[in-house]
Amino acid sequence: MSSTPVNYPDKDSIAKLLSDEKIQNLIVDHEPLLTIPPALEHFTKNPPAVEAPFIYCKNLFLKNKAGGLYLITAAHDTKTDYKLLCKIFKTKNGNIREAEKDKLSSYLHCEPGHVNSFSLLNLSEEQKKEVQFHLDKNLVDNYKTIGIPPMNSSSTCWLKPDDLKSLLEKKGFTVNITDFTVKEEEKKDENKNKGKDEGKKKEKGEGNKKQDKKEKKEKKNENPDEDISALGIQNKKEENFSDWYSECITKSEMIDYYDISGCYILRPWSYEIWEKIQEYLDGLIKAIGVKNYNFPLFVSQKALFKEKEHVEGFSPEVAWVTKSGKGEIDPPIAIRPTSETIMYPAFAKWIRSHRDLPLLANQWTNIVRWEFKNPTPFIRTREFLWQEGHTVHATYEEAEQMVYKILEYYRMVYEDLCACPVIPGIKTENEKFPGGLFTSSIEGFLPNGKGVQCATSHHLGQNFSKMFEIVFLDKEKKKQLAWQTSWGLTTRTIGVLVMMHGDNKGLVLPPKVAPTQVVIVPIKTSKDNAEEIMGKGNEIYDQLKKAGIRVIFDDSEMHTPGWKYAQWELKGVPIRIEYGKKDLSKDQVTFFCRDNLEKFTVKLENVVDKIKEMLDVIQKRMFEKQVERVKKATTHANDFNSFLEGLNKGNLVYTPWCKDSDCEDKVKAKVKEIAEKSEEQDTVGTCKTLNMPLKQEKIEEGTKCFFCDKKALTWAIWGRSY
Ligand code: 87F
Repeated sequence: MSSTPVNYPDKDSIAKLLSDEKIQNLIVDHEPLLTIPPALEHFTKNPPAVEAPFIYCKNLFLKNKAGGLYLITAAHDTKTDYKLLCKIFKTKNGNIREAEKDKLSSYLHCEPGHVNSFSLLNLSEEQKKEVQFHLDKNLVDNYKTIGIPPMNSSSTCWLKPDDLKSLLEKKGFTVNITDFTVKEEEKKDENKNKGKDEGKKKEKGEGNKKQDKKEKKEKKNENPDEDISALGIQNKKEENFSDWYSECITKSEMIDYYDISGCYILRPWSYEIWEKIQEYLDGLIKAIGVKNYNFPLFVSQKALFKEKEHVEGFSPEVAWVTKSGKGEIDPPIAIRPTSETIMYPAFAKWIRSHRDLPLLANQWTNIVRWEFKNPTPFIRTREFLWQEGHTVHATYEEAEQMVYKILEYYRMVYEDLCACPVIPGIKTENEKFPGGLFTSSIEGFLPNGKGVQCATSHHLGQNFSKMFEIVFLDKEKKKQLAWQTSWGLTTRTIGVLVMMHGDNKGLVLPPKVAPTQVVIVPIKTSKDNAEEIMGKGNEIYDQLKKAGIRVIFDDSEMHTPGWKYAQWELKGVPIRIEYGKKDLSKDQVTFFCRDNLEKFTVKLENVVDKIKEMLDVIQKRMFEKQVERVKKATTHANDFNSFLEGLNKGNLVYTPWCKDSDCEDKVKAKVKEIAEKSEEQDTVGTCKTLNMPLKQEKIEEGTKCFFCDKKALTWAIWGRSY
């Protein structure tokens, strides 16, 4: 497979490089030094045998909002807070922050904590253009030798700053020598403003409050295990959606990163959601006679290119296996990006007469598409899980019915199971699957103002049956070409539900797919009767379990109730039952609903019924909340100016449209051109049609296309999109 090798800038490869380049250096081994303080302590006690003055360095890998990346090597004591860096790189406050782990592995091929100036050597030619390297001017001006950490954290490389500079320049990098010191006048300005802010806080009594909070927190931190704030999500959904999303899915233990870009580990907290979706959809399709199969993962070159027209556009995304051990695999074999070309030769063999139809096949598998766009876990990944259904019918109409039946099932998965509203519709000619007659889809709208294709169901007509000779003898014994459909739903579902429902405390999971629906947290103080408290928790647990509810009794002694609350809120468990001695004396417990953060008490005898009721209430409430959000962010536009206005507000825009593919291309080009010319930061530069909704409002007689003045034939939805 064409994966990028992990070319870690390890000690030996750097030693070789420096010796090849005849650069004087000293690489010293030491105990693992993971942060700056122990490193400084180590080198104070064990000074390296290098020319003085020498200094230990830090390395930062940062990104800006426009997608630019920076690698900075600076003296350990140079101030490099983000506010200052924004000033130095002349960008708006908040624009610069740490690059994600994902970027670290795809660009520098290393893990967090292991970045160093040498990691630049791992960049591809394309990536070199995207990363700026900045070397602290202080190093070049004031030090003879610099120490580059952490080289796997157990060794440090000492060399001259000028040698590092010339080495990187020789390798084709631009080395910016950057002054990170704040000019005195700017400092004064900053202090003036700071004084103002503090004054304001004092007036309001905020300064003291802050101090109180700090003290309280410090008291709590006597047991470091109980630092609840460290558990929580730091980024705000409404301020920095993409970092908020990354934090949500990693801290809740849905995802872990992997050292191949675009590939992620699905941990039980997300995989169990996928299992719920599988169980539901599998039940629906089996009930109409669809059978599951397992076709091979590999596809031969010959089979893949048999249906050239449809594969051609996709071919850059196909991953190939070219080697086995030391031998060549000749010709190379592809990893399935979809299975039409794997399944259809078999269908042609199996189908002889109308009695063999309909053939209704499905498989639950993984798929590989070597995408080059920015990966986003669940939403756009190089490997993903899906089901792909492929059916063969005797007539056009029967295939068409299948297409819409499946589309309805997909709507049910999103709306009824995941509480995410979607819009069923037909893709435009430009956006449809080119191998088929038409593509139906369900489209979602995310809180970051982007549309997202949630699933597709295609009418393939007879295109593939011609190519693969899928023919049958009809009742009159006449040879006929078969009619086909194909349809797919992926693990993108999980990304969509996280993005829609999550809040600044973390995930909010719809009860129907939540791996755990209820968590019971006892509140026990040392004076309480532990036995009674634990006994009651076990009792409630057993009752709920018996009633088929997915429940956990969090009776661990390791953490405080507060810590447990934060933990389960982060993981999005729909209901928490909390209770202590006082509650039990009143024969009651407290319910906390994760979706609206409300608490209320429930009598012990009603717990099971009330849980059942509340799980339904929450499921509905979550769906309705999203319906409202999408409604608020939807506008109708009859002309191009109001269309642009809607788009720039981050809305979904419905327009009367002529259905002409050229017109669609021109709209996209015009929007791009306007954004490029615009000075304003928030002008949307890309847009596309999501679909033409099945539910069409009436188009008044004489209505024209919003863009080209031709007759409007349909309503179309436009938006920014993943
Ligand atoms: C990437 C590489 C090669 C999408 C690809 O939507 C081929 C393809 O055919 C490709 N990306 N597609 C379209 C997939 C069509 C269709 N297949 C069955 C589906 C649903 C399930």
